[in-house]
Amino acid sequence: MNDALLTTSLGDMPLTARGKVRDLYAVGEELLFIATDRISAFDHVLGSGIPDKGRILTQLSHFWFDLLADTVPNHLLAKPSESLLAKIAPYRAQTDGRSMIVRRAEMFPVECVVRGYISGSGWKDYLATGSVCGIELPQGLRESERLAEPIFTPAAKINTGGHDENISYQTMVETIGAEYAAELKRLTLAIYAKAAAHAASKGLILADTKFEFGLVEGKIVLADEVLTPDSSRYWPAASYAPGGPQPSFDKQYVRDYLESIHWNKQAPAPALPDAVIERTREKYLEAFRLITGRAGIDVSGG
Ligand code: PZK
Repeated sequence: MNDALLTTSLGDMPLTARGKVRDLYAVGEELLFIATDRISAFDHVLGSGIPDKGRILTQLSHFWFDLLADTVPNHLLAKPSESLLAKIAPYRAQTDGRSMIVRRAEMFPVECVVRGYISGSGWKDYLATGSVCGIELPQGLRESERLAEPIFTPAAKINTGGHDENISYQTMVETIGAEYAAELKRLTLAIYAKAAAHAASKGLILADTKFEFGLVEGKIVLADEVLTPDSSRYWPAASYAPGGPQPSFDKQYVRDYLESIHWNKQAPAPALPDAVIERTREKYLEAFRLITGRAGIDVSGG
């Protein structure tokens, strides 16, 4: 097996943004979005990567962009020019199967989160206040319970390190304007409905997910990676049991290992044993196979 790709370096191409697990480069007018094999847990990037994780998540994003094409336009460049392809050709070992050439968008400074189930920061807010992002919920909900209707719970992006902060819809309106807020909310709920129905048909619950949108030539496009396990909570429907947290589909072996060694959750984050890496890689592949119906990922191209 090939080793995990932990860091990219593309000569003198300007790095536009480096996230916990993704790297974004400027290539002329366009952007090159590379999903590395880095993995985070408990808010830290770990010392080991998961081989092919970036490929699996990129190819899963492609699947969802295709499935959603009649619901929302996206930031993928329809046909990269030969000159653009020539610019990135020297770096194919770092980009094959794990990169997207995307159009530069003016990003909305809001994370568009949708929750069909009450979990994570939504559960914390509900316990503290009975509501999430100003949406009052019925009393007596159990952790991980299905909501009567999916709810739109926007968050403000906090620069690297901090957690995104849940905000009210009114605050979103004040930040980006009423018309964009309404359209992003509508799109988010429509995308979730379609994606959750597809996931359900494959035995998966899409508990929640988050989208980023931007403007290209004045039109709203779906950007970033979409509906990956890094941006979403997927639960196996067969073992769903409200009344507590649900095991993570993809990262549970990682979390269990980190708990077992009593890591203090301060940097530096530990490396993972080979067995944990291999089992986790298999979970990402299992998610990919379930959702896409394909046997496996492509290792080159893309
Ligand atoms: C953009 N991010 C998040 C952070 C990453 C990604 N099409 C676009 N145009 C302009 N900006 C972005 C996108 C997209 N997608 C996305 N930040 C800016 C991000 C770090 C690494 F790969």
